[in-house]
Amino acid sequence: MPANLTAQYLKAEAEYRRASTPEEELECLQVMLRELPKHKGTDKLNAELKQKISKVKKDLQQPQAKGKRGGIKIPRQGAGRAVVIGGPNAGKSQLLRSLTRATPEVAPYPFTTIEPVPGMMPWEDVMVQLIDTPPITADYFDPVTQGLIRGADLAVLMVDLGLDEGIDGLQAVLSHLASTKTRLAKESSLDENDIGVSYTRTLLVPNKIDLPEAAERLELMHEFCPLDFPEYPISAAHGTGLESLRNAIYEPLDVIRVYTKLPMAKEPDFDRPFTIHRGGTLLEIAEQIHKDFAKNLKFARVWGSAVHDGTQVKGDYVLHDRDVVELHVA
Ligand SMILES: Nc1nc2c(ncn2[C@@H]2O[C@H](COP(=O)(O)OP(=O)(O)OP(=O)(O)O)[C@@H](O)[C@H]2O)c(=O)[nH]1
Ligand SMILES: [Mg+2]
Repeated sequence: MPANLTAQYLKAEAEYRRASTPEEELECLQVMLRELPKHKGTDKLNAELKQKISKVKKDLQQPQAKGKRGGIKIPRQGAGRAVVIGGPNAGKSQLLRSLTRATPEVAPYPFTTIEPVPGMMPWEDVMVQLIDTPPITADYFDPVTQGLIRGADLAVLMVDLGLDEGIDGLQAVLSHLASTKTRLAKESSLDENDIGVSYTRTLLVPNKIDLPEAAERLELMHEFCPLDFPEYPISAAHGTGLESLRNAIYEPLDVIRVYTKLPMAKEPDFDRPFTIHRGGTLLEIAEQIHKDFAKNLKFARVWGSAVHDGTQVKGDYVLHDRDVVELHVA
């Protein structure tokens, strides 16, 4: 037991032993960590406390992971899902505010965001779901975030160029993820040797390039933490680079738009396209519109780039971006 422990530390420690809920445990552990004198002799205890804190935090997240706490299970919406991740203060919430109509809190201190927040990002006439997440640090990685990364079409990995510590923050995210079965990569895939390990396609997004030392830090980041993810430096607050990023988020979803027209209607419904993966068929779109449509589909007329206007096609017809289809059902 290291010497010089404060009275507050000893009190918190005693309470910790008696704690009956994980919330109480966490509170005590945090006091102990704060009160622990920092020197060589306390290194081990310091590490143990941090470990315990992160374990309790993880345990506390478990019910959320199962969706028991309302609002945590976020339904998929739109043409695809991109999850915005990164260290504290990287500007994840600011990015959501700039690209969607969601209004997560933005503030100059870490852990402003403690729960994922979804928003819809327009790309031309399509919407893509973005999800803001709590920060990932050396000590903290919310299992809900891990699940979101695993299930997303794309991860947007943000880096804080506002401080020298931003690069450490990036490294902490990468090393934390490397110790899990959810990893970031240039392309989404499952590991060939260990199917438990899944890779999520990632865009690297250094933020705050409006700040004077940001360019220098970006250089340092390339030097000390080289990554082969496509890179989109931005200023989420000022809007710089956001249009390129918007396109970069949409493109890898690899979807096409299809507009529908009722047989009796003069004009197709151009307000709200259906989206489908490239190479998708008429039958798949019919299914999306209504299960019965797919079952009872007789034929469709298609207006589009690959066929003469109004060509009659069957369910196996491969659709193209911006096709208009008029479904005829039995
Ligand atoms: N100069 C500058 N500041 C920014 C930019 N984007 C965000 N900030 C500031 O950085 C701080 C953190 O922004 P947030 O969006 O809350 O960061 P976060 O990644 O969501 O942080 P956590 O929720 O704690 O993980 C705030 O003070 C923002 O105003 C930017 O592009 N330029
Ligand atoms: Mg945030």
